[in-house]
Amino acid sequence: MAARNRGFFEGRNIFCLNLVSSPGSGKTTILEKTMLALKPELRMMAIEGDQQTSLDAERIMATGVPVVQINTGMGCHLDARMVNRAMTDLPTAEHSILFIENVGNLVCPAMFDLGESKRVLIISVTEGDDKPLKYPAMFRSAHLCIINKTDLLPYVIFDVEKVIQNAKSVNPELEFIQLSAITGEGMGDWLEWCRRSVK
Ligand SMILES: Nc1nc2c(ncn2[C@@H]2O[C@H](COP(=O)(O)OP(=O)(O)OP(=O)(O)O)[C@@H](O)[C@H]2O)c(=O)[nH]1
Ligand SMILES: [Mg+2]
Repeated sequence: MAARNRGFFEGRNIFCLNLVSSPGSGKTTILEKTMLALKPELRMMAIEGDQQTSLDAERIMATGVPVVQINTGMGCHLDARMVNRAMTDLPTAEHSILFIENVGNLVCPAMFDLGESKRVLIISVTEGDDKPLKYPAMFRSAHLCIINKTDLLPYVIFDVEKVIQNAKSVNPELEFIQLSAITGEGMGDWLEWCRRSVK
C-alpha cells in the first residue's frame, strides 16, 4: 500500500512529507507557520494524525489549506492504508506538497512507511540531546531533522552540537535545520528546503 501511495504521489508530482516527533515538539505550529508563508506560491494539503480530536485539523483549516483528520483511537501511528483512504477526501493538486503529521510518538511511526517522499523528524530543545541514542530507529529512518524551539535554548540544558553528533552517529546522512516556529528564526531555511523539493 505504501508503494501504491508513492506511485500515486510521484505520478502527480506531489511531494509528500511524513512529519514525525514526540508529542508537543511543534509539528502543528511549524505547519501553521509554513502554510501561511508558502500559501501565495505553493499548493498544499495536509493529513493530521492523532489518537483523538480534530484539534490539529482545525488549526490547519484556519490557514485555508485543505486537511483531513485521522483518529487512530488506541493506535499509536498512521499507516499507508489510512493515508490512502484520506487521499480520497483531499483535492489532489499536481506540483503540490502533502504534509502528513503523524501521531506524536518517537517509536512506532518509524516502522511504518506511508509512501512519503521524505521523512522529517522534529526534536525540540526541551526533549534532551540524548534522544537520538535512545530512539535510534526514528533518527535512522528520517531524511531531515528539524531542531525546534531554539528560542528556549537559554533556559534549558541542551547542547545542539551534541544532539547533531548523536543523530549523525545513528544516521550519517541526516540533514539538520535549526529553527523557532514561534520567533520565526531559521524558518527561512525550512521554507527554502520545501520550495526546493517541489517539482
Ligand atoms: N517556545 C516555543 N514553543 C513552541 C515552538 N513551537 C511550538 N511551541 C509550543 O509547543 C507546544 C506544542 O506545539 P504543537 O505544535 O501543538 O506540537 P505538536 O508536535 O503538533 O503536538 P502533537 O500533535 O500533540 O504531537 C505549543 O504550546 C506550542 O505553542 C517554538 O519554536 N518555541
Ligand atoms: Mg500536532
